[in-house]
Amino acid sequence: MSPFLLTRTLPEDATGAALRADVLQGLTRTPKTLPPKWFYDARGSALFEEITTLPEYYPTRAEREILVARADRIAEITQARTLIELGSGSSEKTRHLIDAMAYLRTYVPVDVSESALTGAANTLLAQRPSLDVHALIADFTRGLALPGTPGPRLVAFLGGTIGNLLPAERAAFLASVHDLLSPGDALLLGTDLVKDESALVSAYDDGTGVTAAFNKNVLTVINRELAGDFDPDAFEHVAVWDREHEWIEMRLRSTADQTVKIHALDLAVDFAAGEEMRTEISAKFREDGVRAELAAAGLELAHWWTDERGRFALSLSTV
Ligand code: AVJ
Repeated sequence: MSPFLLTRTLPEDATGAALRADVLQGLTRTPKTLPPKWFYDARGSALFEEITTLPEYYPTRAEREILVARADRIAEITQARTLIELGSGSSEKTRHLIDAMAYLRTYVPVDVSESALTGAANTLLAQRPSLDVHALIADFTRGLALPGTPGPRLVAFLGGTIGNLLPAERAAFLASVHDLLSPGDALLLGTDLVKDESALVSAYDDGTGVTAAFNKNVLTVINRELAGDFDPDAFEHVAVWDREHEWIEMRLRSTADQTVKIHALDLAVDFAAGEEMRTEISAKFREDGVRAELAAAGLELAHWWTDERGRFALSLSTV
């Protein structure tokens, strides 16, 4: 009998409906925007994996360093029997944590990508066949319904992905995480930290153009899913540091006056030469800010760990 269960809390067409709504809304407002979650089809997920190996892109290595150093401590503090990982993706770094968690019985990876979930679950079960894996295909930014699993529970949200949410979205998200937790449960949160502008910009505008290809991939997704006719070569990758908001902003800049048709939406969108469309924010944090955002959601920051070079932080919070 297989201990692997896959539950879809998103209706089959929810993804399509959400993409249509996001594209219609984002391309008809000024300035134009597209939400970053649409980067991650199979090609976009592969490009992101490639980004994590680039010399310029430090967050993955920095977070892994912290997890390797602190996994035993996290396991000891939380004594968790259930690990819920939001936006689990390939779950590669999480392995360090899982391996250290002696009481762990159930792993609940939550992701919008079914292929990422089954791939990760298979690798994991090969190594730890006694683990119950209950994968959830779900969009965790739209509320969370979790299976009844044994406590204490540890909710992990790694990679600095919380930085891809706008401040109001972060507040709503942290509040929904708070609602999931009972006394004795904990949240493990990965946050990239404010640092030197040039290091930040290089991490999002690498020398080999992988991040540029990743950014433009959202246009390919729209072309395929919504019968669009974007020419990715008619856009340039832009990464800028917004020092007021303390976030990196990725944009796509139209290199010419052009009209793009999205046939599935009956939409024609004009771009002026030089016009920039925001495709992602990646907020960078400071300890005080993280503590305050957690507190506003009813969570108390109990531990704060950074890598040796202070580039990235993992925090552990309780209700
Ligand atoms: C998905 C949050 C880990 O914001 O750093 C990488 C996505 N975007 N390069 C980030 C991303 C451009 C990434 N995370």
